[in-house]
Amino acid sequence: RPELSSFNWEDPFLLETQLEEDERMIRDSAFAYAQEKLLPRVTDAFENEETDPAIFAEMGEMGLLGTTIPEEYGGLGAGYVTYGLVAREVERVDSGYRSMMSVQSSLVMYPIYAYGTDAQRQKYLPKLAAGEWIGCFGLTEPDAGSDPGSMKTTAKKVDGGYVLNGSKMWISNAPIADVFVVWAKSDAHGGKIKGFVLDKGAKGLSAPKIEGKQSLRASITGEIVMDNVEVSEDALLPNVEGLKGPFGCLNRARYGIAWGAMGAAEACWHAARQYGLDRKQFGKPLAQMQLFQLKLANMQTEITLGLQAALRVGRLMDEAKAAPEMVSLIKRNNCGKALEIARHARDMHGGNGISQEFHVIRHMVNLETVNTYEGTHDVHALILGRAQTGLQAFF
Ligand code: TGC
Ligand code: FAD
Repeated sequence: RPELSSFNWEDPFLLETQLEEDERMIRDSAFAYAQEKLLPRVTDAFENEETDPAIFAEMGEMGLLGTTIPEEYGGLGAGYVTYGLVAREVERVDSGYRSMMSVQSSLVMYPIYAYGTDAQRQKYLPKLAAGEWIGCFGLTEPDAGSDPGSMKTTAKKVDGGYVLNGSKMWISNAPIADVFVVWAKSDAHGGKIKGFVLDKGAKGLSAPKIEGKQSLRASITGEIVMDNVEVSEDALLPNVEGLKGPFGCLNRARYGIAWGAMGAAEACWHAARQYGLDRKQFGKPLAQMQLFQLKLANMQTEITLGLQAALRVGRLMDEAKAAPEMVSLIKRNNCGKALEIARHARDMHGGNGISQEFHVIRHMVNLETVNTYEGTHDVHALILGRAQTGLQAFF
């Protein structure tokens, strides 16, 4: 059968051959950084619920922050496929580390770049790209999660600027952030949602840590409390209005998550395969059992399809031809499938599967968050349902 080439179990559809040379190079350096610098510290970070702020500077030095932001602002000027490949490598180690990276890149640098003035770009982007400053993105509130349009945070126009009041909940990076991108209803804009960039230390601004998370413990999460925070006019992101502001950022972050979740899933799949080859029961390696192989085949299939889909959407993003619903489709599918794969991998490790040493249970509990944030699995189903029926199921 000369027309058929051999099968690569790790890369069944030869994703590798569909990448450009520069994409592979950046991916390789992200892989090396994640395996050499992040993997050795993740177990302790997760166990102790500690986030090392130095990781931002390390990522900045490696060019992993703001990969799609133009070089003149400190970014890498690379495409969305590259960004996705970086997310996959970082999340292969831990979803929390990918979260830190994607919030900084897609939810903080992107809105400043896309909706900000040149002065705001110059002030913030190079320091954020270097990881010298840490950013966070405040959309969710205690009473406005899946429905961010019902937010209560307000911006009141005063002489020379605005006064912000309200609170944000579940905000990645917030307790250690220098730069806060927050969304508020502005009376000067007919009550429409506008974005503001706040600096750490502003009077009335605080970001208490949320303790006791059982998921994503290596990534710090907090509230943002704004109690009469006065900002000048130049804190306003002038070039966007309404929910499409935050959603424009979320399209990019959700896309990165679709790649990242596959990285976590691959880590679980590879670990389960190796465990099955190493461990014998009933006189045979577990990997020789039919049920075990069925699970491995399912993992391989879902990961192969999920990666191929992410690459397709990435190419379309790079050609400016991607629709938000495409992103919903891959975010929902890849997170749901990754979570299922992690749960199976945990089971396939037997009792060892609950030990931190084997990593799979950490991926499993992390993926519960990844399946929930940036639009829950069900909310993305409703976005896709609306797109094909024209009927809206959220009210
Ligand atoms: P809806 O009426 O659908 O739309 C309102 C306006 O927004 C526009 N729009 C979009 N624009 C760009 N991209 C998208 N994906 C967009 N989706 C909607 C839309 O065109 C409209 O514009 P206009 O000009 O006509 O006003 O809004 P809705 O209120 O009915 O929305 C419903 C729903 C469910 C789709 C939406 O609210 C939703 O997606 N909810 C999920 C919330 C969410 O994803 N939150 C994420 C918080 S951030 C986070 O989790 C970060 S974690 C990061 C980490 O740590 O890695
Ligand atoms: P809810 O909206 O209350 O949903 C609860 C349940 O109801 C879900 O199952 C949901 O699918 C379902 N549901 C909701 N509406 C409907 C409907 N219409 N029909 C059917 N079912 C529905 N937010 C930020 O702004 N910035 C961040 O940096 C950030 N980081 C996060 C980090 C972590 C660790 C976590 C856990 C969350 C983070 N979030 C962040 C918030 C996240 O985006 C929200 O938790 C998420 O959007 C869901 O909102 P909620 O928690 O209020 O759940």
